[in-house]
Amino acid sequence: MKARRTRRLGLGLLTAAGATVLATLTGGAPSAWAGAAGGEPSNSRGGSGAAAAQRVKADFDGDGKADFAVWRPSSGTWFVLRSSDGGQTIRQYGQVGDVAVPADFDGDGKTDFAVWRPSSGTWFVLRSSDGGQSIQQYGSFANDVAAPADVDGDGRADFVIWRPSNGTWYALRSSDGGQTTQVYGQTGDVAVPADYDGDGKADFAVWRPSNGVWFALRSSDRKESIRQYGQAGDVAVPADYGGDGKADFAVWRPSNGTWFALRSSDDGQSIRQYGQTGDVAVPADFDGDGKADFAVWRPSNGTWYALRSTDGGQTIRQYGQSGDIPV
Ligand SMILES: [Ca+2]
Ligand SMILES: [Ca+2]
Ligand SMILES: [Ca+2]
Ligand SMILES: [Ca+2]
Repeated sequence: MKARRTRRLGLGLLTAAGATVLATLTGGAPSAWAGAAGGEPSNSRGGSGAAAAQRVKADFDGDGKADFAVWRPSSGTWFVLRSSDGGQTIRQYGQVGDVAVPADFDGDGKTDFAVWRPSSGTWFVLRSSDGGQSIQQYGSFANDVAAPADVDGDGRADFVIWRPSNGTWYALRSSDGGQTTQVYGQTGDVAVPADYDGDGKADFAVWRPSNGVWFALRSSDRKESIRQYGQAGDVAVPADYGGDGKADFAVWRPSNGTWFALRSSDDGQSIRQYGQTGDVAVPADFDGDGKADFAVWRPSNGTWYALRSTDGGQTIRQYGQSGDIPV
């Protein structure tokens, strides 16, 4: 006997914006980009996606260099080691059960403390520009993935939700408050929005762990970039390693700590062993030369290890503790 199920895609996604948007949402979502069918559900990384709004990821003090920073889920506390002056910024924002989604939501060049609350699908942003809060309900299904990214290219991160259950992206544009929905990807994929074509707008993109294939829907021409790169067990770590303004397809292999980056600049590869099993890959531009640096955070000792792209040297610093989330 078959259970009959009615699927109401998008219901409950928006409470703040009201019925008009909800109608658009349920009726919209063109399937032109539905991509490959089938596939099996597997692990989708629970963390946040890449933010493309900002030139430098995790730059809380806005000096153009990523800062070592962690979010402590047990107390909802942020700890930032500022690259500008070596001082700390410590701030409680968020609570147990939240997901850390830091990004530059207000467009002042500084990463804002932000969390997404899965229980209600609510975003909480502490704006660095004026210290005020932006609170917005957006997304709410179990297993929704909050992945802030600047899809409209106005320099401010947008609230973006990827829903693995129907392979649909929902973005609330900061530029005009409107919504962009896009079917792209399937259950089991990992959300990896980033600016792969370098037009200043984040592209909807997924990485498929089962076969290591990248799918990116370019914002510039609405065409796809599809490329096999990586394998099952890898962690997708897209970032601009080559410094050409375009995010590169890249993976980190936990089994042996090896980085593989496919440079968009010349289609060459950067392969480097850095880190070990148990580490968390946290690539970012720590030295501020416009190229993402290979970096890991080691939960066992709360230590950051970054391989500087400028001179090939290492920056090693203990910051954070076991149980923290490096951001
Ligand atoms: Ca910084
Ligand atoms: Ca935006
Ligand atoms: Ca783009
Ligand atoms: Ca760098």
